[in-house]
Amino acid sequence: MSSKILVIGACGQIGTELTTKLRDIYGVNNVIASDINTRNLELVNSGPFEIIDAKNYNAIKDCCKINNVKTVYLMAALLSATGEKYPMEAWDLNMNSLFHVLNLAKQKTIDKVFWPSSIAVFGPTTPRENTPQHTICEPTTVYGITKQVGERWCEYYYEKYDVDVRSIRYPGIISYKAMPGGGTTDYAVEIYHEAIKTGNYECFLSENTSLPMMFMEDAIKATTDLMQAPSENLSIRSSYNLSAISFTPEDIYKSIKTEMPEFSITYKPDFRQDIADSWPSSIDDSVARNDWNWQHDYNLKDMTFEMLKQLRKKYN
Ligand code: AKB
Repeated sequence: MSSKILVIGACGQIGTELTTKLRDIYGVNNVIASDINTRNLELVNSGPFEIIDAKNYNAIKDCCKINNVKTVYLMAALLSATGEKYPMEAWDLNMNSLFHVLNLAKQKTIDKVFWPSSIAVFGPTTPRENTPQHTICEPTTVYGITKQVGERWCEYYYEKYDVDVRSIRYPGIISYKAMPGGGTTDYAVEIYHEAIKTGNYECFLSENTSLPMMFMEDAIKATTDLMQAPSENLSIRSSYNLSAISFTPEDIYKSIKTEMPEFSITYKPDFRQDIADSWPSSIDDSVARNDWNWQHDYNLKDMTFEMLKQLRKKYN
């Protein structure tokens, strides 16, 4: 049987588009999508799909053994805002799912693992501008703590057990297919939807909150490029800094307004403001650029053009 890829959490914002891309590259039947439910019917019906709870070790192991899965992308997680509401659930899901997959790789059931980290590993004591790859990481959210600890475990499994695990510290990801859920950077997706649907957006972050962001196309390219890079080129086995664009709610509002002059915004910061204030505003990703030739394609203007074009098709 040819070896297969398993995407855990495939119905989520990144999982949806990652699964589609992996199927384009490796063939539909070689990529098994899985999630805890069937919330994304288009994805569920577009190729092999299994219901898997990422906290269930036996379910993941059985799926890998039965289907000869050799590579796992573990995309299931509770994000920053939801994690603050349900701290123990975030710890449970984010850590145990990672251990399950790392242990399958340690036992050589699978050969390769992708696990996403986040800019949430940084905290208020981290340099905010051009945050270096190696720096102070004192996260203040449960999500950030799980990502920081997860990074340490990834490096540990690589060093001690020769596990080929690769990871990216994703910034906020902007996309038009599946909605994000429970993140602090979600405003930058919601704003486009509301611009098309209602012409107005109430933003939960303040106008000058600058955060690192990236268009989904670039995030998927980074993920597949990192996974295809020769192992000997990779100097980081915790997680790579990755950067594309940084902007504030006011920047994105102005960018939408150039195409939709009638669009309006109001600001009503909530508990997510504190989270955003603890994160960097821009990231130095020179190590990723040197090790595996990472470069982004989309700036804010290109991204706004594409988002509005695609969402007009969706809603009109
Ligand atoms: C979040 O806002 O929690 C995520 C992230 C930056 O990891 N989008």
